Amino acid sequence: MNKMRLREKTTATLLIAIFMISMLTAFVSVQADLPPLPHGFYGDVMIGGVAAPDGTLVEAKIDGVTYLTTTTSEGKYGYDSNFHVPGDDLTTPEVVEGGVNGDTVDFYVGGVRTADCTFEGGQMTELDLSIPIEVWIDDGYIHGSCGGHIWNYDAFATIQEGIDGVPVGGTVHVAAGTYTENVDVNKSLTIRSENGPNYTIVQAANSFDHVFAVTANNVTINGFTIIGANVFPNAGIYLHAYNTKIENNNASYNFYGVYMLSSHNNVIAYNTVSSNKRNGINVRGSNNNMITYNNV
Ligand SMILES: [Ca+2]
Ligand SMILES: [Ca+2]
Repeated sequence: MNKMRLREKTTATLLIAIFMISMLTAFVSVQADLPPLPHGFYGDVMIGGVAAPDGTLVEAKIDGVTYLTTTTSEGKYGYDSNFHVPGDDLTTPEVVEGGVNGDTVDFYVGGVRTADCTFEGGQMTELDLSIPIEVWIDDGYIHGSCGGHIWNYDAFATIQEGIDGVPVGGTVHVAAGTYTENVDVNKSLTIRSENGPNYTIVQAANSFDHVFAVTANNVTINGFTIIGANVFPNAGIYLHAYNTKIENNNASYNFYGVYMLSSHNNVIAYNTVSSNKRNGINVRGSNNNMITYNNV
């Protein structure tokens, strides 16, 4: 009798277990068939402490891939457009359509990386975004000691990080020091030393590359000693740009001091360009430039 009951009980338990498992399987398969939920974002956008101008680009990227772009309106993003970072569809492992829970979503304002946030499908997150319009560079800055500025926001130890840290139209202030870099100037901005060329030296990290390579228009470079790009055909300042101002620099001991290629309407003035292996200022295919008061 007891044995019989036990067997019935076991059978019943087994049946219930099978039922539960089949229900769970059905539930899981329904879940898998649903499209993945996105993660929505919205918030304020500030540049240099004031509301970003209308039309400022806001982007969300995961692992460097852009999944979403919008523009600001009245200093905000994500309010009138649905700024939803898509989720990755796990049934298509060969394609990454968006984020998986735990991914880091990086936010960019005007092309400048700002905040990040962990992706979580089905969430709406208020995330305010802020970038500086001016940054301060000192070779002596470290985290926790950067002259009252904010490390990794508006204070950096390299000029390149400063350029990457401001939007178009920004200013990079460079304190006295020695900077070993090859600097790509790929947006319109001002790079200015605080103490002049005698105290602010930018030397090539790689002598097979220009020290400053300017490929954006409306750039100002003022007040640097620029040395060490001494292998053909590299220059202290390479210009492939319009409307730049290159003033008050000492571009010596390079292969070329200044090399202008297809560059127009630039002002090259008050620079010293001596002791270069070839020309102090080499001009190719360039018109309407003001090249004056240089010490060649
Ligand atoms: Ca996928
Ligand atoms: Ca310094």
